[in-house]
Amino acid sequence: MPHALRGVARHAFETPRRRVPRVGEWMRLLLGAPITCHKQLARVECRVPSAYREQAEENQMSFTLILGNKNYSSWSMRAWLLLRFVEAPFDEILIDLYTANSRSQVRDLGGQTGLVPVLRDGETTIWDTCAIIEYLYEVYPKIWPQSRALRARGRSLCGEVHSSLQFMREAMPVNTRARHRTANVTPEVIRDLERIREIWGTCMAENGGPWLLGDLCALDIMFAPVATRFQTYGVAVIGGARQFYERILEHPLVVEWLSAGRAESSTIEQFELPSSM
Ligand SMILES: N[C@@H](CCC(=O)N[C@@H](CS)C(=O)NCC(=O)O)C(=O)O
Repeated sequence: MPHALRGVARHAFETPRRRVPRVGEWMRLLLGAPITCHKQLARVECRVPSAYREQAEENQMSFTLILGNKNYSSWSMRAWLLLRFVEAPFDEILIDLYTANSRSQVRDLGGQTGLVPVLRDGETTIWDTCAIIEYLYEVYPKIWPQSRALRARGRSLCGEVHSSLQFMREAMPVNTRARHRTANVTPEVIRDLERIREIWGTCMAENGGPWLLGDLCALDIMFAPVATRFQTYGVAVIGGARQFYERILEHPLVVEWLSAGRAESSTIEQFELPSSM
């Protein structure tokens, strides 16, 4: 095993796998639109869904998650939480990030960008968090709400985390075990922080909790590392937004991830911002 593979763990769960999507859900997933053609409906119903169903029911999926340092890697945290949330058994391969050959190690394992996380499912490799969410959703429907409108909201907000908020991301690197760190809070960073608080507050008010879209879903997981940033850099948060912030940090899976981060001995200097104390 290459020296980069610092640890491999197997997560297996006694609880039965959640139900796979109903035929109608498969139809929407596969064809992207409500079905009106009965001929087409019959063909798809007989062929594709049963193949997936068999695969899921027989528990043949064999996931491997390639991830980075748990204390520092926000995107790894999301993929890991997602797999644990759906109770999928998986192996972990940990890569020390930001070393001279981290990216080539990830590429050797199938991640075409050299970045983590990378999910491998047998011969299939997925190397982007949003793609991982959607890949898993096809078999684990609890990843998104049942309401199409809420799914659209969740995906829009996940997209925003993925492609925006870059000022906050750069100024406040994830460092889950650190507290009282000082970030360079520019007006752009303040705008990002206000947007995050607005999302949390609005979602909690509109959907009635306990999570952003009602039940726990990919959107809450998307924001979990953001909540750790608020903790590390002492970002103020009040009202409904605070409820979400506290709740997500107290979720048992998040607690487990944070504790694994605390147990790591590696340090990535560029993410160790000065202490304010
Ligand atoms: N768009 C990617 C982003 C992945 C990403 O930026 N991962 C970081 C860790 S949180 C990484 O691999 N950094 C290592 C590097 O830049 O060499 C995703 O959504 O998964």
